[in-house]
Amino acid sequence: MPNREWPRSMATLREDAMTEKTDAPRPSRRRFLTGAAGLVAAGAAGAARADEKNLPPNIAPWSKTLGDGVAVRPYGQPSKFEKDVIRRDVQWLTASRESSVSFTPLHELDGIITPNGLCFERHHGGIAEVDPHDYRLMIHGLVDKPLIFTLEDLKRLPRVNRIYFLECAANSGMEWRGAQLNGCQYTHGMIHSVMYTGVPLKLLLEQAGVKPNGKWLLVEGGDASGLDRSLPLDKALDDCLVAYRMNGEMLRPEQGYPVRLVVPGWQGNIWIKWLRRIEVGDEPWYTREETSKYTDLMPNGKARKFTFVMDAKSVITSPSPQAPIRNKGFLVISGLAWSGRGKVARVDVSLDGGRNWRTAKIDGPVLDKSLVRFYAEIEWNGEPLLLQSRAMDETGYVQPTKDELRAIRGVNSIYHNNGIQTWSVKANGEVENVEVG
Ligand SMILES: Nc1nc2c(c(=O)[nH]1)N[C@H]1C(S)=C(S)[C@@H](COP(=O)(O)O)O[C@H]1N2
Ligand SMILES: [Mo]
Repeated sequence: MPNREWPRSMATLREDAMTEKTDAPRPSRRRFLTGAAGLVAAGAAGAARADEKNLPPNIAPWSKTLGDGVAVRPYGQPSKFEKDVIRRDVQWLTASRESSVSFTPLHELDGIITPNGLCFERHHGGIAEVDPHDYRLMIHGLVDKPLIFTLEDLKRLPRVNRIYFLECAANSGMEWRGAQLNGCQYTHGMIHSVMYTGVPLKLLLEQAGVKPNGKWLLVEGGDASGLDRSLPLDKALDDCLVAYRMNGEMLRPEQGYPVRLVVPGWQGNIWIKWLRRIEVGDEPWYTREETSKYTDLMPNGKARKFTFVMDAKSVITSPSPQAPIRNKGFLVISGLAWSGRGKVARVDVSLDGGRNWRTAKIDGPVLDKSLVRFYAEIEWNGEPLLLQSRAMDETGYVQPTKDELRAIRGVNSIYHNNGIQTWSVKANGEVENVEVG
């Protein structure tokens, strides 16, 4: 364990600030800048912005007046100082607002849960505003008893709570031919992870009674795109949920209010939002979204059929291009890893573009088909780094390099790019999206 500088320097800072004479101009700042922690240029901004009159031993205005009372803010919002923690889109990827994508600000988050208001959005026909009173879910086709459920019907049934990631198959899809977008929000932000509350789809199908020749389901959305996909019955009976809550509250309109399908570990496209219809059939429907779209075009011009599962993948969220390094010395490298095939077993981190690896520390829950948070703690003194992370899952699968992936998949693909990401860290702490050969 290296001798870490940070606890001492932080303690010094506080003591200095308290004993320094307040009439001295900017008493503590120089100490801070030249202290053992040694801020780099990029990081000085935060400290430099501080207003001396609010700092100890002075009393800040917020300590002198009463604040807003309870229920002045009936639905809570983040602090106004966090206004940059938002979903963002990429202009050249936004053909129209209604058929587009916004990205989760992964670099601003920690732990494994995505706050509801920050979950990336992917709509093919805009956000449907479904009146919950007029919401219906229809199950028909090869069943003994066709059924129509109201929202209240669904809420009365036995329910479960599960945390799962949802990753769009097109996540990192812009990076097939080389490093392109500068920020993990854009390269990896088509993912979110929340706790769903819902009814196991198995339970609904049992009520309807699937006929022996029923093998596939058509699952269809109630939005203007009427997005539909074929779902194998085995998966439906295994772990799919008909969910109406995320992180405790009702689904957000963006995420399919009032009901969406949860298809753990599988590509986001099949997680039908505003779910309105489930038809049981004996073979797949080969809809647009599973033929001309959401298939992987191989180098020989053929497309893979049904690549539902999201393979193991990871990304370092900090430092990253939108989250540069602000201090020399002790540094926590932080990131996310996931696998659609089960639990993440291990995450490795490299500082030198994949030549040497160290095992990262996974902190927090390690759940099936869910995000895990990993950390690697290092000393950084301004040396350039080529940061990478590599996930391994419980099946023994190891996240490939981008070159390994391209050797098999070519560069015709958009979807299922789970190659290892490289961030180049410069001496001033800035970070850039690069590839290493
Ligand atoms: N009804 C409907 N369901 C849908 C979509 C849609 O446009 N309409 N988009 C799909 C795609 S491509 C993805 S990646 C996920 C996105 O879910 P999110 O908006 O909660 O991030 O929803 C899927 N389900
Ligand atoms: Mo998607």
